[in-house]
Order: sequence, then C-alpha cells, then structure tokens
Amino acid sequence: MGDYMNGHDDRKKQNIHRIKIIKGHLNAIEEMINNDAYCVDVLNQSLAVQKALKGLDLQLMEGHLNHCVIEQAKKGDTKKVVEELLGIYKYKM
Ligand SMILES: [Cu+2]
Repeated sequence: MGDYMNGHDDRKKQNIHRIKIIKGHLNAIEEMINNDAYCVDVLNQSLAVQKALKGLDLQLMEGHLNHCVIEQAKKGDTKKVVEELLGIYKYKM
C-alpha cells in the first residue's frame, strides 16, 4: 500500500456520509409528495439533492484524478485515462 491508498479510508467515509445525507433528502422528498406538499418546496428539495450529488461527483473526480489517473499515467496507460475522462465529459454535455 503506497501513496495510492493514502487518505482512501477518509475519502470513503466522507463519500458514504454524503450518500446518507442524500438518501435522507430523498426520503424527505418522498414524504413531501406523499403529503401533497407545495410543488415549489418539493422542487427546492430536489434541487438540493442534485447539488449534493454534484458535490459527490466532484469528490469522486478529485480522488480519481489524484490517485487513479496519476498511477495509470505512471504506468503509461494514458489512452485509458483520456478515454474515460472524455467519456464522462461527453455524458455531462
Ligand atoms: Cu479512480
């Protein structure tokens, strides 16, 4: 286990924590819809979930760039790195 795994457990914990918060928000939205809450309030909750998911994406990408990408580039696997990142970029557009 070298630099590659440094901080991995912390990041994992943070990401699991984020997922739990997102799940909590989703359950709240389900409850709001069940209780016929005002549409704008439901939409605001939904936007908050999407923002939280974007935050998770950012964390995942940061970990990927700092660890997987650097390791793969050291091994000369640059084609895979570029293809995967481009794939994500295209999906987001
Ligand atoms: Cu990765």
